Amino acid sequence: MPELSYIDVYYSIHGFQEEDLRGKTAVVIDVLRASSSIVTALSRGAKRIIPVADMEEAVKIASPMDSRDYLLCGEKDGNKIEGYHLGNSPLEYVPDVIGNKTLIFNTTNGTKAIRKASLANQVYVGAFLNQQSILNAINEHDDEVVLICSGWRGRLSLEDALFAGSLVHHLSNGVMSDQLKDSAKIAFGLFERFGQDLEKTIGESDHAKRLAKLVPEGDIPFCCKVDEFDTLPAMKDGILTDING
Ligand code: 3SL
Repeated sequence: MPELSYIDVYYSIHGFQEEDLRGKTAVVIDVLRASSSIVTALSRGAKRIIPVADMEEAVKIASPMDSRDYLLCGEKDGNKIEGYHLGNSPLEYVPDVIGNKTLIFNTTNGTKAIRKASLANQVYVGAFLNQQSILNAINEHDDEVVLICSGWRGRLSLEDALFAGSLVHHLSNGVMSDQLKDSAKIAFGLFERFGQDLEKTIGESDHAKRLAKLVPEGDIPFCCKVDEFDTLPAMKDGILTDING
């Protein structure tokens, strides 16, 4: 279990350098919607997920593979990318479609944040959907912990900060400790203020408003569900698998 003073929160992917993560445990968060989709996909039978930083990388990884083995997944500006098999709605990730497949995943912020975290000792992908699995994993190590909010194009996203706050709140047993770093205190306070009604708060966030006309109506309520899955996506050699599976 890490000391409370070891918990840090980065509020965007521009808030850290790759080197800052060496020796630490990183949890990458993109509640709307990349981390929620990744957790759902691995929970529903995807074999593995390869997060990529851009389209070129996705093509490079896919080209030597048998086309029956992989799916190209992701979004640009909230929409499915032309020529891809799936977009970034967690509701698309159903067993019949993704069972036993490798998903090559390319999103605007979330997969870039995962790639940028690769020097950490452990890299986990977290969302409200797998909160307890993330808490258990954090508590298994004494390492410093960084909660990386993917945000939106370098800016803070309320839903990511709120999930970071929920983790800090649980790790501190609901007590605001003066040992916490400033970044963790801010997340804790945000969760205390807005954590009672996730669906309302997240539904009124900037990113939910951006997505309102683009994505299935069920996406946002689904991403607000807590502990729907006990999946723990963890990265090794650039590949995410469910290490609880
Ligand atoms: O930026 C991302 O990684 C996406 O999750 C954004 S979206 O919700 O699919 O628009």
